[in-house]
Amino acid sequence: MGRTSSKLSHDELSELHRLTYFDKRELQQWYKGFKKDFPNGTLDRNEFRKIYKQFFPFGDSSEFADYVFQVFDQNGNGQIDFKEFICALSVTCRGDVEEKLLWTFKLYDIDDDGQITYEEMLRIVEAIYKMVGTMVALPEDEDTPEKRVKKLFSAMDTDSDGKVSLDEFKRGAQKDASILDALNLYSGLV
Ligand SMILES: [Ca+2]
Ligand SMILES: [Ca+2]
Ligand SMILES: [Ca+2]
Repeated sequence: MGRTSSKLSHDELSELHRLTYFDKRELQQWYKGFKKDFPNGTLDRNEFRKIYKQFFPFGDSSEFADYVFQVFDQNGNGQIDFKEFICALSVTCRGDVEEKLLWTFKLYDIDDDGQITYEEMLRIVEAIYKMVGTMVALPEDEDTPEKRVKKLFSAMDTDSDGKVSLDEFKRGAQKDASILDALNLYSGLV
């Protein structure tokens, strides 16, 4: 009975209220919408791709959607439940700059080892270009993923060890606001 309800229980509500920046009324509304769209209470990789497809009908958003999915799916079980969904939304919509940067760092740090390699950055940027590349005009020195990543990576990797740490990432992002683009792309979806 409790599982099929479209309302959060008192305990669930208190927990999510503590974990997010949403108030209880907002949480119930999000939950209602989530259960309407995903009656079984979770969202899988394919469903997540479909959401992105609606917003980027002309590009191929499936790869980028998969990377974002990984960040949402905190326990890595291949499903996004409401708690994971609303916690990610809380950071991307209402989090402060620090939280948003950490979230974006996790997106780029594909293997989750605490460092972003050149390859990882290239994979994410390529996925973004596939999704939006033909829709936006890019400056000549950034019109391929390789050019953009070379520029970004060397600017961020200040100790030149071939990896970007969280610290370097944060400092770099403060210099180049476009780092948060990946995140803004997502924020535009909700
Ligand atoms: Ca999960
Ligand atoms: Ca990594
Ligand atoms: Ca470094």
